[in-house]
Amino acid sequence: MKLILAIVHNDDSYTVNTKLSEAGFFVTKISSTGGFLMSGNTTLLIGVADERVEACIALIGQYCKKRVQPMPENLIHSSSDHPTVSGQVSVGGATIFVLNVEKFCHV
Ligand code: 2BA
Repeated sequence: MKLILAIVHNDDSYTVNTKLSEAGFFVTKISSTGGFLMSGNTTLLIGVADERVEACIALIGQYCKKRVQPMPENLIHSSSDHPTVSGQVSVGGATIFVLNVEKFCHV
């Protein structure tokens, strides 16, 4: 079993969550904040059987858009090695981590 952590844009979270649930995935939704833009995003925790990991990732990718957002003023000159265009930054679709699960149980 794996635990998928998916960080998604707030505007995509309702649709992604709904589509995952409809496809039989179990999802926990957590409100989170991006450390760079300091704006709200959503982290989804999804416990999933190994053989469904790729299907889950594909579904998330299908409903998460790439967006261009303005960077905070104080960060425009401090960022060197990440692609920015005139104070804007590309965000998303989704940032996904897949972790091994040592144990899973309901008690
Ligand atoms: P934020 O940290 O608010 O980052 C928003 C976007 O700003 C990022 O989009 C990226 O394009 C840019 N960015 C982030 N850190 C940067 C830096 N140090 N210098 C220049 N630009 C930077 P995404 O990569 O699509 O990330 C969207 C959100 O996913 C992030 O929001 C953060 O909450 C999460 N995230 C992304 N990579 C992560 C990682 N390696 N570990 C933990 N969380 C991550």
